[in-house]
Amino acid sequence: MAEKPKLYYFNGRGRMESIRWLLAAAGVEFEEEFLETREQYENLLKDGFLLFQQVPMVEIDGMRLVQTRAILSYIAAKHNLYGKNLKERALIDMYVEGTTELMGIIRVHYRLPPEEKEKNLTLTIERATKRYFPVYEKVLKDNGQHFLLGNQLTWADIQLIEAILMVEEKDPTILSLFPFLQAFKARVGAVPTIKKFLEPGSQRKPPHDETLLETTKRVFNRK
Ligand code: GSN
Repeated sequence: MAEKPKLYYFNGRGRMESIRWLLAAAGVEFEEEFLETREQYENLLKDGFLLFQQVPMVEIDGMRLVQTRAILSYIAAKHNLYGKNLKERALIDMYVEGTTELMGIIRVHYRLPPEEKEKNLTLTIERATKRYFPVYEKVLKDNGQHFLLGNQLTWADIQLIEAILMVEEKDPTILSLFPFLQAFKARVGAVPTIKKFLEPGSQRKPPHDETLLETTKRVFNRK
């Protein structure tokens, strides 16, 4: 197995993007194999590498991990991004589930029929401004510190900046009512590893497009 973590997924964001973000923020270099053909996927299945026949799959530390959440929490714990105690871990889990839900709404946008795209966009903005962003805004306001858990960067912060940037792609003015999130975005964006990941040429993926849709259909034999 490779020394560096090796990521098996499509050449697109999907469920793997938060894993890319977390590794990059932790300063970990990683390799990727992009699924382009049905044959690649069948070979992974044949070799028994995909426990539930699904990707993301990540080779790391002699393991082949699947299930996005399990992969993320392993990386977060390994790199001290998962809090100092069980209570902090519970908070991080709650915050991460919130951003996972919000990003989940956006993640399906590209594969919706045209008539449902507008509805998805409205739902994204509505959920961001009324349900999710007010929570993180209040946490930052109340704790008066740099990050969600205080002055130590955690997995929750990394997923929050990912979510903020995803929503901003849909509505660039979205943070106008959230001054603490604006300051947070600037602060987290200035963390050197994250700054680097945000620069062109990094392993960060662009928003989904039609090509990705065709590739996933081909790989999974979907209509
Ligand atoms: O979170 C996880 O990793 C799993 N609970 C779900 C993983 C999953 O659904 N992966 C898809 C591709 S990514 N898009 O949603 C997958 O591998 N589907 C193939 C299949 O036959 O289910």
